[in-house]
Amino acid sequence: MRVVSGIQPTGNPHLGNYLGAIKRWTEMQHESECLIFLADLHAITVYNEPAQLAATIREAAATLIACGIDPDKAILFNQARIPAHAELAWLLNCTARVGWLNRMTQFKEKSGKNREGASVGLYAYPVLQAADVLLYQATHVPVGEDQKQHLELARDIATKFNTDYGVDLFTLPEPLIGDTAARIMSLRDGSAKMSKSDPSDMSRINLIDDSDTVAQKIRKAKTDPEPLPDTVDGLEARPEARNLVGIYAALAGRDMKDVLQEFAGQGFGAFKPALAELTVETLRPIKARLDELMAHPQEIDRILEQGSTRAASLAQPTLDGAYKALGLPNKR
Ligand code: AQP
Repeated sequence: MRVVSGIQPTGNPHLGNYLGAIKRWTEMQHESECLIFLADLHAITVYNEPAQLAATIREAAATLIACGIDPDKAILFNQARIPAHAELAWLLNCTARVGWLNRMTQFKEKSGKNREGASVGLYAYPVLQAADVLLYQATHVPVGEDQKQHLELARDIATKFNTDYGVDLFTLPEPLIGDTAARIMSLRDGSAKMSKSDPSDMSRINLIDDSDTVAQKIRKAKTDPEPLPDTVDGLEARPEARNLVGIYAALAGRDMKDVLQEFAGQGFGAFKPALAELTVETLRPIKARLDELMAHPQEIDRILEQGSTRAASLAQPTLDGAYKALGLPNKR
């Protein structure tokens, strides 16, 4: 089993990234061959200030290591160091159909009303994503509900390429669908997901936040005046309450039902301090390791360089195979 997954270094990874993705990667690295990458070529589909992007690439790498990604087990790298991602994406752009991309709902959401003003890169982003996984012959890709459509597209592109050119080059990746309870919402709005690009820093808990900031963000999180119910159904029309209980459950490794049994009848005056304590205790060792790593930026660069060398050698045979299948001369 070979797993490929990535995170956009567009800001500091947050608790949603940790509970929804990073924590799972740290577990999977012991069972499968994992390639974890910083999706910096995806990050530039919208404008990012270059100096800030360079800094967040390093910081995101340090965060992944601080969370427990072991660079001796998983291959940790950034896309931009491996030209094969962009090269294969171009080749696959010529296989993907405009009609397929027109159906991608995420482009419609991300471009919003300004579709004509969106970058071509944002439109073609799912093809680069297909290249990211097909390049490594990934057998499995962890995806949330929102990414299922993109993985389907990667499978369609792989099938069409293999069929059109009569080759058996690309492995069709299977989705690894995560626990939907691990979708963490904004602390300010229970209907929006916790996101790096939310303009309000109070909406998310960044993994680099210090303990006081974490506690303050939880204290100020939007809630309602009702006490907690004794069943999960009782949270149905209370998205903010549901989110905080979900975060507690995910951090404690318990189910929501179990958490509600402990806190039923209590208000947020009691629940929030308990949640703050659990969050601070979970993040404390991550933050300490992160601070230590950030004091040695050259070590982070060395890890990314080493990961990129390993990833590039896995990518090359697939890229060579694609050039050959297409009848293109390949200087390598
Ligand atoms: N709120 C979330 N809850 C659970 N999982 C989440 N992920 C992101 N937000 C949540 C998961 O983290 C992984 C990496 O995500 P990403 O950085 O590639 O892109 P994203 O999903 O677009 O994350 P953000 O934080 O919302 O970034 P921006 O604001 O830049 O778009 C993915 O597995 C994702 O599902």
